[in-house]
Formats: sequence, C-alpha cells, structure tokens
Amino acid sequence: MALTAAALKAHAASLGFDLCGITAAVNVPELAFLDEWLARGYAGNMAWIARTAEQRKDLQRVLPGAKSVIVLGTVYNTARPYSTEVADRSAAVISRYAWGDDYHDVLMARMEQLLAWMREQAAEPFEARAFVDGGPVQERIFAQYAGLGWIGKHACVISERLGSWLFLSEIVTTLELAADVPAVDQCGTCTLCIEACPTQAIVEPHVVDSRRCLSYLTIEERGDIPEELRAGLGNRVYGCDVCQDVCPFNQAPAVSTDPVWQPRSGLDGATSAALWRMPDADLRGLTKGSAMTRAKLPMLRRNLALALQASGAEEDRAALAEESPDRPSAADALVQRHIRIKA
Ligand code: B12
Ligand code: SF4
Ligand code: SF4
Repeated sequence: MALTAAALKAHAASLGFDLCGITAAVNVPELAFLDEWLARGYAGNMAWIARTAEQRKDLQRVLPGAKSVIVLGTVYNTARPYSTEVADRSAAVISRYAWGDDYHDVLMARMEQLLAWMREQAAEPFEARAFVDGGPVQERIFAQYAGLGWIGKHACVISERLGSWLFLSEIVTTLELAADVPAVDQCGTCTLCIEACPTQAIVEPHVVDSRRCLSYLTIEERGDIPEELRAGLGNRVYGCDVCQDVCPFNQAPAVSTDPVWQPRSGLDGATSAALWRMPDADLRGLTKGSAMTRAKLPMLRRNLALALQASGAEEDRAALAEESPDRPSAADALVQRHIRIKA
C-alpha cells in the first residue's frame, strides 16, 4: 500500500498535530542567511548553532537521501491574558509556551507514533529522522515552504487561520511525498512587532539579535543580564511574548484544549514574590517536566530578582531581602549580583 500525503495528514491530525505540510528536502536559498546571522554575532553565546551550521544549511547532511520534510505545527495557546494585558507589576510574566508540559517530550512522542504508523503504511522501507527544536534543522523556513504559515517580521511563523502560538517539529525522510504550496507573506506594511519589542531586538524585518532578545536573556544567557536592557525586561521572568502579543494575526488565535499545554497551577497567575519564596526543592518540582528546566535555578532566581525590583512594590523588595536556608540557589553569585536592595 502506498503512503499518501492525504492519509499522512489525517493521521497527524488524529495524533494532535494542528497543522501538517510537506516540502521537498531541498536546500532553499534562505538557508544561506544563517551564516550572516552568525557572523553578525546575533547568536550570542549559543555556540551550538554555529557548531551545527553545516548540517543546518544542508539537509543531506542531516539525512543522506532525504527527499521530503514533513512539517508539523501544534497550537499551544491557552485562554489566558496576553503579557501585554497583565498590568500587575508583581505578577511573574512567563511565556505561554512554557506553562504546560515540555513540548520537546510531548511532540517527540507524538512524532514517534506518526513514524510507526508511516512504517506500517509504506510499501517500501524508508529512512527518517524526527526533530523538535533542538535538531540541526532551520524549522521556520521549512514550515513556510510546507505552507504552514509565513515568517512574520518578528521571525515567528504565523498561520493565517491559527495565529503564531505554534510549536514546530518535523520528520525528514527519504520518502517522496506530494509537496504543498509555500505560504505567502501577509505582514504587508505592518511594523507593530518591531515597534513593540521592549529592547529593539528585531533589528530588521525577520531578523532578531538574540543578544537583545528577552527570550534569550532570560533562558539562554547564563551570565549577567546587561544593565541597559533591564528596564525593557521588567517583570518577565521566562521568555518573552510581546512581539506575538501585539500581532494582528494573534488577536483571535486558535486556543488549545489539549491538557498537556494547560498552565500548571503554580505557574498560573503566580507572583514573582511567591516564586522567589519557594524553597529550591519546590521550585524544581514546579518546573519539572516543563520547558522551564532549560534555565537552571540560579538563572531563574536572577530573573526573579530583577522582576521583584522592577515591580516597584515595597513588599517585593522586602521579599528579596528575606533569607532562607531552603533556597541555596539564591546565594549563587549570579543571583547576588542582580540584587540591589535600596534602603
Ligand atoms: C535559536 C532560537 C531562538 C533564539 C533566536 C531567535 C531567532 N529569531 O533567530 C532566541 C533564544 C532569541 C529564541 C527566542 C524565541 N523562540 Co526560538 N528558536 C531558536 C531555534 C532553536 C533556532 C532558530 C535559528 O536558527 N535562528 C537563526 C535564524 C537566522 O534562523 P531561522 O530562525 O531559521 O530564520 C530563517 C529565516 O528567517 C530566513 N529568512 C526567511 N525569510 C527571510 C527574509 C529576510 C529578509 C531575511 C533577512 C531572512 C529570512 O533566514 C533564516 C534561515 O534559516 C528554533 C528551532 C529551530 N531548530 O529552528 C527555535 C524556534 C524558532 N523558537 C521558537 C519560539 C516559540 C521562540 C519564542 C517565541 C519563545 C519565547 N516566547 O520566549 C522566542 C521568539 C523570539 C523571536 N521573535 O524570534 C519556535 C518558533 C515557532 C514559530 N511559530 O515560529 C521555534 C521554531 C522552536 C519550535 N520548534 O517550536 N529562539
Ligand atoms: S521575544 Fe520579546 S525581546 Fe525578543 S524580539 Fe520578541 S518582543 Fe523583542
Ligand atoms: S505584528 Fe505585523 S509585522 Fe509583525 S509579524 Fe505581525 S503582521 Fe507581521
């Protein structure tokens, strides 16, 4: 029996993938931009991107004989206010993608199910590799070619129908499958995301300088958060959603009812002070199994320390001054360097 693109898409939908598109495994011209992005220093300390650059620019190095890329999109948006609507400066603003279970684990398990089904269906044996986020594949450009959506000026993929609160993942395979039509850019003359970015990290349309991006600074930066960018950081303690919050295509976005993406109760509406006061063991327990484990505890406390100071509330400043033997990570030099308690 031949495996058809239509049957594949129907099965992907039954496994919880909201979008599924296919593109030929060719090295599209946009991939060349990666070298320039790296040369400009925009990767900051994410040395792993440069280390895998040759693979990222050539799918044949990822999977010899690759013919197709099956790109999957999964809505993680839940019915909660946007970060730009949260007026309470004592609130701990955490990016919506990090509220539920770790997407790497959830989506990889689902792709493995899809692959097992594909092997049952295909007439011929084939090779395939599945990736979510961490693999040496430039996911957004293949999503655009596979028709899932276009790369907005904020650099995220936007589906006209669903919005941009999407995780991307993909299966690179030696199977030859019918390709979809690439998505068309619909940003037009809009520049809302560029104007709204609190740290001017979108240096030109489609291009983000990670070193200025609050997502990078709160999650990937292991050292100090530069003083000049702290005002823009405000009370964001993990990631940043501002450029997507303001996008016109996210004003009536799809909402997921999938239990795995629903916010964990301890993170839902949490204040920075409540998170800061948690013993290390509890904070570790709260974030276990979520994407938030990417930031080590001292990094999370560094972010919380800045958020507590940015809130301007006296009680938040007081929380920072409290000492507790249950929070050894608060004594980390990184955290201490970010605490400036004014009398
Ligand atoms: C490194 C990385 C980051 C870095 C750098 C982000 C960036 N904009 O480059 C940091 C830490 C800042 C980051 C932040 C976020 N990330 Co991130 N990130 C990645 C990762 C691992 C690699 C991206 C990368 O290589 N960047 C370098 C640039 C040069 O490559 P690129 O993004 O592929 O861009 C291509 C196109 O833009 C192309 N291009 C196409 N058309 C045009 C037109 C012009 C004019 C130009 C110049 C270029 C160009 O050039 C590039 C060639 O490959 C991907 C996963 C993956 N494996 O791809 C996730 C990924 C992009 N991130 C994701 C998410 C969710 C986020 C955040 C929203 C998380 C958050 N809430 O805090 C923010 C969004 C910030 C933003 N506005 O981009 C999702 C995006 C989903 C989507 N809908 O698009 C991904 C796909 C992970 C996933 N599997 O779901 N991220
Ligand atoms: S995620 Fe935040 S800091 Fe990064 S580009 Fe978007 S608005 Fe700017
Ligand atoms: S805010 Fe405007 S420019 Fe930015 S991605 Fe959305 S539509 Fe495009």
